[in-house]
Amino acid sequence: MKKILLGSAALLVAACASSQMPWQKTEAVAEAPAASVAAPVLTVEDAETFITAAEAELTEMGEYAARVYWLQATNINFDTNWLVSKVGAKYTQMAVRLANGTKKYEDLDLPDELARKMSILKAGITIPAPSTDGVADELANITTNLESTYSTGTFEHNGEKLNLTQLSNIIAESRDPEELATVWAGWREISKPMKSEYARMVEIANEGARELGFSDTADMWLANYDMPSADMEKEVERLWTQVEPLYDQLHCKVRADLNEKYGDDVQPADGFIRADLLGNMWAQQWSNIYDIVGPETSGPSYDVTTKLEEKGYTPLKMVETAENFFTSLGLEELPETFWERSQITRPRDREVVCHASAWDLDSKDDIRIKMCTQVNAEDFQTVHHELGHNYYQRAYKNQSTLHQGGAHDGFHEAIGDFLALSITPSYLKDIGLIEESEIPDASADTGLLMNQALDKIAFLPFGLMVDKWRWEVFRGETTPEEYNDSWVKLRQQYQGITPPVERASDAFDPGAKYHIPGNTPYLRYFLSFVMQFQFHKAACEMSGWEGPLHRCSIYNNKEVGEKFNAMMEMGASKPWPDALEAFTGTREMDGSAIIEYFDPLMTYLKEENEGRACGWK
Ligand code: X8Z
Ligand code: ZN
Repeated sequence: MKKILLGSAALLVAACASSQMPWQKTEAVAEAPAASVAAPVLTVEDAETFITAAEAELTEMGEYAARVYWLQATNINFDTNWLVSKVGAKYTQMAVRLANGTKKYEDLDLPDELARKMSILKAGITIPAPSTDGVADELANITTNLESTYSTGTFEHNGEKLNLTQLSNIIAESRDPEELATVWAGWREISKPMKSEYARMVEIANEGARELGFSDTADMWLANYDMPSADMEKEVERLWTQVEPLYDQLHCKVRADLNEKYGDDVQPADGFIRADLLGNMWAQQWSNIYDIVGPETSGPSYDVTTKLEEKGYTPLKMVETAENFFTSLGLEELPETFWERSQITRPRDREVVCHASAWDLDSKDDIRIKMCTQVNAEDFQTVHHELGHNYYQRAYKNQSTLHQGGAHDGFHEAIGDFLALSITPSYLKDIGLIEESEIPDASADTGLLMNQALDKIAFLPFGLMVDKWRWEVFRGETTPEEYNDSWVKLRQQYQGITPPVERASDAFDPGAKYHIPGNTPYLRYFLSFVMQFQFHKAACEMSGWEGPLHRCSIYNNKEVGEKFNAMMEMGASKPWPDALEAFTGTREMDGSAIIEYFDPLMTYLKEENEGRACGWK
């Protein structure tokens, strides 16, 4: 999801009618009431006035900035980078001024909704700058440069200059360990030049966070979950402890099968798994190697990529199919402008940010996705993911500006994925992608679950380690000299994987993953991968489903749709446990739904792994 400041999507007030830029306003906006000689005693009304003015400012500037960002993300060049740096700096200055403005009201006993807006305003800036002159400009230049370096990165392989999409396809499809290692390391060349800029950005962000009263940027990121930062960190640990045994079994089985396929020299039977053998550039989701690690006898008779190709699906048809899932739940169709303005495939004549995202340009109806969609199972999942963001944005558009956001960022990431958990064989039959006769019977469940686990379970430690790395960096526990070693170590510790080749001392592997140069916090995905199963289980129960969770589809279920939309409409207006309770009846994030979903697979994995020495520590 593209969001410049949490809780402040861009609302359209009016088109930019004057030649004045929104931030060059002459009247004082969102300032405290005029100071008198003695410090004025501030009231709840003053706080309300401040927030109303702040929301108006965020709305106006937000839309302006969002449109500039969209132009750059769909056409990266010198000028659009220049514009994005300018608007980014101004936006950060404004957001920091408003965040600092909340301090005056800290001692007031504010009504809940107002207090919530204050804290969203204060903690919602992803990379803050201090108010020192010139620093916001420096920061904006760095962040623009990092993201465009990533998005335009290429590596020459077999005499051809390849972009990330092409390199990723090789990692997904090649079974030649030498080629895999070359491409894996080749992509990581693009991030070496980012390292020093990244280090400077960390310094700036921490100065900004401290000015706002946080101990560092990690503290600030963790302050967005309706509880003290330290408690949230413990919550994350608790969730990880719940799901870790699932990952350990999956790792053990996959390592054994890779060992069998490639032999001891390429993949030893014990220790870490070689990161380039797992079918994904970052080894974050492994379903591309289902052909190697899936059960031989039990599995569906179809492959979604093949089916999409056979049935002549285009990227556009994939998005229409995803929209149809949402409308089957009783939600409205996407607006015409979505189809006119979205970028669904990679343009051939210009550089773009290909990493998929969903945008809300005006906080009304100008919602869009930006993808470089390919016709395959992975992107079929991603189009549902992105539309989830758009449907959430539209559901909460009538909330006030600072409440236009997810209940927390994990909710935002979970919406589309939750729906996509209903892409079952019988759903695929309903939409005509497979025939009735191709619906596999229960004997195929192990295969179906294995395929799902390769994406959903494999992801969990990755979802966790990315921000573990950043928290340590922001806290100064990892210095720039240690950036890469610490990344490699966390990958080993949590994922049990290791680079295929030795890392050079100037390597900056974290920079080769979009969300690091793109400054998108990552904890959200870990939370989402746990919570989407909670949503799925609650929805299936609501629909009266009594079979195994992985066979349940809520397609066409209007009752579930209505309840789900009610949660989405709440946006960020209430603490997230209220939103969770509204849909699932529980106020806690909980891994037991994902454990229940994969329970039959766990039994199978344990049998398969019998006699093996699992683990890598
Ligand atoms: O970045 C994304 C989405 C956009 S919010 C495509 N995801 C994470 C990733 O690709 O690393 C979705 C799953 C995890
Ligand atoms: Zn997302």
